[in-house]
Amino acid sequence: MDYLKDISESLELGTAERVAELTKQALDTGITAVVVLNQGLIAAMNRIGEKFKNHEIFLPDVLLAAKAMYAGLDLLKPHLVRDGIPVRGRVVIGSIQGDMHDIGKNLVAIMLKGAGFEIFDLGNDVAPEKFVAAAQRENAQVIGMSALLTTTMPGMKKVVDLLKSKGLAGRVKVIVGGAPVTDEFRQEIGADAYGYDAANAVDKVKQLVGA
Ligand code: B1M
Repeated sequence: MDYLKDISESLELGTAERVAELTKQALDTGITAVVVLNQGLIAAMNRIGEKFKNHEIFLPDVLLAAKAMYAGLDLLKPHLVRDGIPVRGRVVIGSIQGDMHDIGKNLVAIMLKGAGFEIFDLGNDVAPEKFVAAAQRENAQVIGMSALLTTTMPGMKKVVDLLKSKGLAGRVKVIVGGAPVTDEFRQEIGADAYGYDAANAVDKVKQLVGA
């Protein structure tokens, strides 16, 4: 049985229960959570994105796929997060204002938690002022922002500018990511780091806090 292929196909069909069942079975047979995530769930979600762009499927199909993604992700979570490791730093994270996409952001949060960071997850559609206020309140060293829409990306610059105007730039570091975000964009807005995927985000955050 090809679990990864079956997980991908079930996710594309939006059958959450089947994705959960197959994810459980795949883990039981010894396939690692990272492989299930990358080769099963994320691979399928990328295809969903392509099909949506080409008008082969529509928004309700994407929503079902997202639900199915979470059904698998929930089961992978305990395998990606380890308890009892010393706290390396404090990170405020969220999807930027206007952006409802949160799967990638949640993945980054899970992986950061797994690497020992304390996470303050503000959810999605987070206003720039909220990011900055939360970083101050929680005494966070890092703000992590995710954007999936080209139209919401400019909100990230507002956070960087707000930190500067409050004299917090440098003390609170900023990492950005999400499908349309690039390292060039990161440079343009003056953020400190760009993560191209969740594992890379963990490496970059470790560098930012010197952990
Ligand atoms: Co939307 N959507 N969507 N969508 N959606 C995209 C982003 C799109 C590219 C699809 C397409 O046309 N091909 C397109 C954007 C086009 C653009 O801006 N250029 C799009 C659109 C247009 C829209 C709507 C406007 C559609 C509409 O209403 N007509 C609407 C907008 C809603 C809003 O936000 N205001 C919309 C809605 C939705 C759903 C609600 C149905 C659903 C989201 C459900 C949810 O998140 N709870 C959805 C989905 C699922 C997608 C696609 C298909 C998949 C996104 C995803 O979860 N990928 C997406 C197509 C695509 O991206 N190819 C698409 C899996 C996830 C693991 O990857 O989030 O990229 P990703 O995260 C990665 C990396 O980017 C990185 O690490 C993660 C793991 O590798 N990363 C970071 C992410 N954040 C990071 C932060 C970091 C570091 C790394 O540091 C802090």
